[in-house]
Amino acid sequence: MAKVAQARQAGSLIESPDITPEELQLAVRNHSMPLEALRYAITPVGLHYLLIHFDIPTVDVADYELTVAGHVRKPLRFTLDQLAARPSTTLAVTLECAGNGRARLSPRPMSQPWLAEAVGTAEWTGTPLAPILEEAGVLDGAHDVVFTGLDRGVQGGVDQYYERSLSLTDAMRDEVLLAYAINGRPLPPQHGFPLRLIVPGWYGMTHVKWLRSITVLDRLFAGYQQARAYHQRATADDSGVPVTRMLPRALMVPPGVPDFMSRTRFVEPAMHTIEGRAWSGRAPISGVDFSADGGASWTEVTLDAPVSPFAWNGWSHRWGPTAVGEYELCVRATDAAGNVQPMDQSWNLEGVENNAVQRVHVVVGAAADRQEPADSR
Ligand SMILES: Nc1nc2c(c(=O)[nH]1)N[C@H]1C(S)=C(S)[C@@H](COP(=O)(O)O)O[C@H]1N2
Ligand SMILES: [Mo]
Repeated sequence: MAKVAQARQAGSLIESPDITPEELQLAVRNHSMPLEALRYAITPVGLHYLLIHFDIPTVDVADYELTVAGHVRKPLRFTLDQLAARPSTTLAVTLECAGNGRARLSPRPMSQPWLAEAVGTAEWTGTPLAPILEEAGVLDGAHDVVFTGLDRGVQGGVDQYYERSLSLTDAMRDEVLLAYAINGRPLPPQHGFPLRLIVPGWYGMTHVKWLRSITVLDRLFAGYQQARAYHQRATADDSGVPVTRMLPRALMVPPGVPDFMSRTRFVEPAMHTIEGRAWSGRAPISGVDFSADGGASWTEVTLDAPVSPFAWNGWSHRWGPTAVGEYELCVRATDAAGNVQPMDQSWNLEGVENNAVQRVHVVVGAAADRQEPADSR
């Protein structure tokens, strides 16, 4: 507990339920996906969540080059046109930030204060990475493959370019892409123009945006975002467990209509179709359960086929509250590897991998005196 107290003093944990000005700065730069956008199988680009650690770099395509170097026989360089001329694959992939759910922790780790909706699913088009590594001729003894972005900043007192690595085995997987398009359009600046890495199934931090170089190392990569950040750990001394693939999570579109400020939902006493999405990067989703009583009792919902092997499943459930009153709606996903969402958050120092069940408070009955739309006839 001494370390937690220390971190609290250093300002990396906060007890107060109030969002600080620093968190607000991050929250207005980086937005989540409005829950009603769960209605789209493929998230419209502007509704997909965003997480940018430093500044969005501006890139002139005329000067842009991707380099592949390090522990390889033949270092390579590619312009964007050369990458676009290679074989291409389009894959629907669900991305979720590893810090999703962080804002509900207490004490709260100081970082982007996500609620539950730091997620989105896009159709990414790009060229597979494995053939490029094969062409470069990875030498014996290769260990990690490092992906470096063009964006630079300071985090944890370290001046750095954003970079993350994968083991050679993970980097060589068929589904790993160097993507230059999202939903059929060139990447917009905020999603990594002109090129980003896509590693289906993994939490967001893996998918390096504004990719400038790929470096094969004959040793373990020890960069900040790999070795220090993105670990499930209780104290700063704990070496922790690295964050890798997404744990299961289900989210629902909150039913009814919201109160502007509190977001409390007002629902008519009638039959409603509750709908949403569920995903896991560990194994296919095997079931989703719905509760209207805060998790005291559960019913299995109707699950649709996944949008792709690497994207969420739609689901729906008919719910007909007859009694006027307050309800807490919950939804819980289970995957085929037996991972199930917990009811409560598991606290850790960075607030990562929080996949506790979503709770939506609804009031069944009249919201307030209704003002009908003006008659325009
Ligand atoms: N170069 C670079 N890549 C990055 C980041 C970054 O700040 N810089 N943020 C990462 C994190 S933490 C997440 S969650 C995803 C978010 O991707 P999106 O903004 O396209 O949704 O990008 C990842 N790739
Ligand atoms: Mo993230």
